[in-house]
Amino acid sequence: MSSNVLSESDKSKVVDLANRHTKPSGTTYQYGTAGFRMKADQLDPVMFTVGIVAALRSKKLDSKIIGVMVTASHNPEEDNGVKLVDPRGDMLEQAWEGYATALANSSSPEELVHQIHQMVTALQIDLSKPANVIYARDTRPSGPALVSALVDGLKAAPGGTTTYTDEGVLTTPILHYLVRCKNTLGTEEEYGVPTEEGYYEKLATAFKKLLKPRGSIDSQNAPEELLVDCANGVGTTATEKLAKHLEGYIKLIPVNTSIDKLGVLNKGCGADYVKTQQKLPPSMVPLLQPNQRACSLDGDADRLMYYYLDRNGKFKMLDGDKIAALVAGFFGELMEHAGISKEELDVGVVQTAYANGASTHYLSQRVPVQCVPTGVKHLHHAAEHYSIGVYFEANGHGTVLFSANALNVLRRHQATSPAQQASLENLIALTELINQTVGDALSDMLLVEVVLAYRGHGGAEWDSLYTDLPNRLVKVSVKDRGAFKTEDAERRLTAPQGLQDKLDALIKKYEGGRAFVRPSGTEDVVRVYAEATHKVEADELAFKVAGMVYDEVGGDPASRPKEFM
Ligand code: 16G
Ligand code: MG
Repeated sequence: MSSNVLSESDKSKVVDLANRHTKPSGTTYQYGTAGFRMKADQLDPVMFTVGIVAALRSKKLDSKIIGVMVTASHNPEEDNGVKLVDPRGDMLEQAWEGYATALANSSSPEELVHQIHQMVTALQIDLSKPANVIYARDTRPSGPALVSALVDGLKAAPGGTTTYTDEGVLTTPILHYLVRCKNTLGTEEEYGVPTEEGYYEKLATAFKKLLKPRGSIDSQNAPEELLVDCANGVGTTATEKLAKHLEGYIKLIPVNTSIDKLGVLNKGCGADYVKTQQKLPPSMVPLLQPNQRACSLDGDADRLMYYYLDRNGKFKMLDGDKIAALVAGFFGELMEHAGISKEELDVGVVQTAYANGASTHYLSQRVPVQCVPTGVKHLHHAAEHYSIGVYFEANGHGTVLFSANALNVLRRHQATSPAQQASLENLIALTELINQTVGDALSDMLLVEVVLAYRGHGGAEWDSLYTDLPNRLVKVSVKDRGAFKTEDAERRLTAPQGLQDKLDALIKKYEGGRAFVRPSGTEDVVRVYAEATHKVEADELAFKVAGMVYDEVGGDPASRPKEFM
């Protein structure tokens, strides 16, 4: 019998277990851009309430499997975080973020029961339904204890039985993959074998269809070996396992693989280090040779940065924008070779305001380009509107999505020559190689290698697609980032009032100037991005804008950073 009411025993179960996970007074939690993320020692009560939300989400969606990923990605090792994965392997539906936040902020076990009751009533959740949840974590030392708190939450979930499975230590994209596989098993949309091994096998099989073994003519442009900086995180094991599956096709050499050593996760390495420092991780310096390329993953392996040394040994970065430019063009080319018109399948690119202006210019001349607010969920949803939707954030998060119609067109298309057939098969193999659930550093890495080999290009040729405009990113610590409101995909401020007009007047003075201000979704800061034709001007513009932001929120003049001239 269906029920939207918590029984007395449901209530006492919640209260009993909640008493082991009490929220410290004065802390406020927020399900932000990528779930809850903060210092690990503050997360215990949040993990508990997330367990309850995961079970309720499953009940609401007819007992479909919901995923929970425990990670703080590229953040320092002492942080941790948690996010929920919906049945198709995508991010939690946005409307539920508020409920997750409300439950996490309940001030007492009784208040928590009340919040659950409100949620169950508002959403008409049938509590009698069973719930199914799977979870995984990254390599952070705080992970196991947080997982126990999560399990208490799953046990506390009201109503019908909650079944949960510990998937162990996995990359974020593998957990997303598992959720989708398990939910589609036995249906027409079956996504893959629902095991970690199934994931490697799927990627490797597709890669081997696209690239012939080393030594054959088609593989002459693939690198002998590719150094993969694993950020001393969970990407290490995944890269090692994937490497075994790809033996004879590409040699992946994991670097920064100390997953058992304390304090080294994301430290001086990883995708975020490369993007923000714009230099090689020190551990790569003795390894990388001129003209050689390599890549870095972040702490949960959903972000990818490529780079190479030019022939003079100078570091050159190939970020998410460059990946989008490389990949979007490739799909257009393959479709043409397969005899599929742009009317049958449209290719579109989704970026954020951080995309380098030169990349937007390059891409806009070739395909439709859309700009959306920061955060994977926004890009992912926008990309779903194209037959082939390429989305990448400059920081290396991204993937390519194929619509159901695109998959049908590819399946049904009749090639009229062996060459067309080969291109068609390549396109189909790409739909298997590319993770359809979320940005995936390992899958993206193999995609990049395929495109480069196909074109016979190395880092330098790839880099020459366009030249990045000089740019600068600055953060300003403020008391209340909530005072900053944006519109037009975060490119313009609507509050504080009048600030955007001042910014416009300033930006106008710079050749090729562009700048925007947005409140961070993950830290208590406001971010400023600026670009201009010349590096010194990009820097100056960024600092002047930062100064305006600082003054606007009444920062203490004595502690005004001196760069904010
Ligand atoms: C999170 C987002 C990332 C975004 C970043 C922005 C996901 C999985 N991750 O890491 O996409 O670029 O936040 O951070 O959505 P910010 O709001 O602090 O600038
Ligand atoms: Mg990440």
